[in-house]
Amino acid sequence: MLHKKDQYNIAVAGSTGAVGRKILEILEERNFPVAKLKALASARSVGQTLKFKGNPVVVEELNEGSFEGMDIALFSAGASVSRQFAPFAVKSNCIVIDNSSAFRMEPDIPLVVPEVNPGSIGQDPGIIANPNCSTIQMVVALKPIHDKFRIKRVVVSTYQSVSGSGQKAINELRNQTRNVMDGKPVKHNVYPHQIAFNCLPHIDLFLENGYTKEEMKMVNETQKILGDSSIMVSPTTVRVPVFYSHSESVNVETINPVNAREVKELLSGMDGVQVFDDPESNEYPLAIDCADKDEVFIGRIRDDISGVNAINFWVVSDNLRKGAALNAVQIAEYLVNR
Ligand code: 3JN
Repeated sequence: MLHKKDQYNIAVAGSTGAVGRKILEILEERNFPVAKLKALASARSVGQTLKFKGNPVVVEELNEGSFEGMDIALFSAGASVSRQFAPFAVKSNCIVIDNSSAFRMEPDIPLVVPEVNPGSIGQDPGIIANPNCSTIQMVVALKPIHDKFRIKRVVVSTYQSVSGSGQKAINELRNQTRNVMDGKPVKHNVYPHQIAFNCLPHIDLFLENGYTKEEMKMVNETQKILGDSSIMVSPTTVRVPVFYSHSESVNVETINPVNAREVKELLSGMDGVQVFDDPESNEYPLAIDCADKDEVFIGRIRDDISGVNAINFWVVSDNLRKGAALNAVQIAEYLVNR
């Protein structure tokens, strides 16, 4: 249970990673009421110095005792670290907001996008799960469509930036691009193939059913967040040579008659959404324009001409912000403001 205070003690586990650093930046930028900020990471990063509100914060080792006296812990250090340490935070009466897939599909753990399903957070949450980045930006767009037209089926293809795989992948794209241009040999470590000037229809591990784990996250998490397991989702997730922001092409078939004009109007009124859709002036959301922005941007909203009751759109958002750090901080804001 979070007791009302003027300021809260916040721990960030995985503070030196791409998302962890973004969490510090966003807590500062949004003036989150922080009393003490504890930056936690694995032994490897201990002693590094991060900055928060102009002051140095020395990274401490994440251990079982890290959460004593902390109110909220934001975890972004991978699923196995979350599984190992989140229970200690809960034992210390510290609410966990977890960015990994460790707890997302646990029936008793809320999986939350604040614009979509804040009500799923009970009065006394222990762990709250942050969805996968590709799911977050899609469900923000789907929510008002489902409420009004009832979604039957979603077919989605993603165009995911390399920052979704962390700083090493950002460096890999940069180095490969340079080497291709200079006619030098291209090495790959993060991905199974060259990512520069290429598209890889492969994100996370392949499963028995031929889909990847990333794709199945989009299926299962969408149903859980929208609270409707009848919604069918068919995803293809693709890594593209873009640094920041994920883009998605989405086809939504509904039970009630749907049309692009009404959907455009609905989406324009949705919190956290910006409709950017004027094909005549070449206006549609672009990854490079959406990087470092908070909103989910939607364009190319149009009727499906193939004879089904459906619409198409294009949705883009910064995967490190709304797709991860910002969504987590918004959950923390909901906790302290409700
Ligand atoms: O690849 C992306 O663009 C997003 C990556 C997410 C990710 C990467 C490794 C492990 C996750 C996630 O958030 O689902 C996980 C995980 O927690 O399983």
